[in-house]
Amino acid sequence: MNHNLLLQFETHFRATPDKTLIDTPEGRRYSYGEVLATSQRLAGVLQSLDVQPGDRVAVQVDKSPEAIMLYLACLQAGAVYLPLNTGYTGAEIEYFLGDAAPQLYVCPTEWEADAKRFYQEGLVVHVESLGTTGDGSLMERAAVAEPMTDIAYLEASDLAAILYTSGTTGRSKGAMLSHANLASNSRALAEAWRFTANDHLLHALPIFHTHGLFVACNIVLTVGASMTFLPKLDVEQLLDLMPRATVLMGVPTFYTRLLQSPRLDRDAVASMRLFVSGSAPLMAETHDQFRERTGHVILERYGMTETNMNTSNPYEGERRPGTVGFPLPGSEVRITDRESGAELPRGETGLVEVRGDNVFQGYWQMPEKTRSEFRDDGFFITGDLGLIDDDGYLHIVGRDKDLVISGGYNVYPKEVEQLIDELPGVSESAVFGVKHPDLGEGVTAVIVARESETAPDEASVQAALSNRLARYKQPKRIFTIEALPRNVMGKVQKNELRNIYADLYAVKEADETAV
Ligand code: MCA
Ligand code: AMP
Repeated sequence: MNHNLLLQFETHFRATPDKTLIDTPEGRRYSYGEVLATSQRLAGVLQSLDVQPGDRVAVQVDKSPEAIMLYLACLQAGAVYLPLNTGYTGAEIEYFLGDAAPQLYVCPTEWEADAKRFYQEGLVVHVESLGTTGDGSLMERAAVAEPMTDIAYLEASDLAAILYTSGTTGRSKGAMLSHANLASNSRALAEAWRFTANDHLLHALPIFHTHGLFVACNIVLTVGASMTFLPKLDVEQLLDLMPRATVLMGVPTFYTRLLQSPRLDRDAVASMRLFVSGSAPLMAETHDQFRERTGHVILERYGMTETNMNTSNPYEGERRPGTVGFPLPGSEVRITDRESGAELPRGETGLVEVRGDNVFQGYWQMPEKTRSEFRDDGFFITGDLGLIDDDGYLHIVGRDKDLVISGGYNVYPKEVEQLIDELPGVSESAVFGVKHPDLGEGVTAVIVARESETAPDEASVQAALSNRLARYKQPKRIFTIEALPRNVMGKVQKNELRNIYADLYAVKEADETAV
């Protein structure tokens, strides 16, 4: 049997070729038939560039329908799709390309000349560009390419994608996701959330992460639905488009920002049947305010790049604020003791571990790291702390891993600390998350000066990081302190730092009334 994920979508391409699959706010519209034709030509381009099954195709482009066509082309050709955040800077990109050794790197048209250096440096074999309006060298090639018509024959464990996630060591790890991982998870979600071909999704997430790419697009493609692609979150545009839509998926910031618009009321959401939130904790107060204003109870779910989606609040039944619901069909969740690894009874807090068809194949070229994050019986240790309540709802109560989630983007402190520590005058630093009204957590740093030296000031640290880290990873505030708080084992007490700076980003009452 061919396990190619594309086969899960294929029936809709054939059955409803005239139906719109993707449209854009400015009125571009792509039918299933058009998407199929273009993606087949793009698959032909991949073949002409000698992209073989299993080869990586690194794609660092701005959001566009054509980027999805390229994703489909990679599935068809059996190539491994490797999406990269466009916010990554030179050094970050070089690491990903060096690690994944892609056959092809696709970048925005305006970067193409500069990106040729990756080819000259031997990091990639080909460099092509893709713009947001169907422009770029890749589409020029596609216009004259011979379409690929067959679909690569693949095993269930063959890789569909590699998504890099930062790590506690500071070195990003490529999570390897198979065709079967993605296929099973989108089927489970489509069923759990009652998706049908009549649904229209408002898509305002980036498409280089699990949430916007796999959760959102794969579900739409699995059921033959349609979606509007917004380039990024724009609340007023979202509200303009809402009367045509049935579903919105977002990170919690989507909902806190929607709540700031006086236009959000029951009439504005009259056509909507579902609002989904994930990637970061949704505050119970956002949940409550949204229900009061719209009558809709946001459905919160829980996932990870490595595992796709694990749990979801129910479509029918109580969606409980502050919880992430029950395991999806095919997924198992257990809570274990941090020290002994023994399973804990309901109500007790421990490590969240998951197992199922949704769980990834391991980290790219990191067998040791992969082994250390799996139990012998196949459960993956998520690094999140949680408990299962008496009714079976999973609560994520904290993180065992040192991670900041800012607006749904993950920031691993170690990566930022390593760069700060290299700066002249810095002895050591600590990076941590502080409650932020818009982003959930705001990245914050403290630095300690070298003995008898002066630490660089906030502006110079920010300037030094500006070209070395994606913007969302850069600390919003940086303070110099005498010494890092440590416990008797010498471990930096980030909880203490979080407490000291707890109100740093708090909205003052006066500001609130001004909003
Ligand atoms: C943008 N900026 C940010 C962030 N986003 N800073 C910190 N954290 C962020 N998340 C910076 C920009 O660099 C810029 O800085 C300034 O904020 C404004 O940028 P802008 O583009 O206008 O921001 P925005 O459009 O308002 O974006 C905020 C956002 C966006 C809507 C929260 O970040 C977003 O769409 N996040 C979703 C991320 C996501 O999809 N996560 C899923 C990961 P300056 O002005 O100084 O240059 S997948 C996952 O986590 C798992 C699997 C799961 O469960 O889903
Ligand atoms: P990523 O590594 O980008 O895939 O992010 C995955 C992490 O996001 C998880 O390990 C959790 O810490 C967090 N996360 C995702 N969804 C939720 C949620 N609904 N509530 C709390 N944390 C979440």
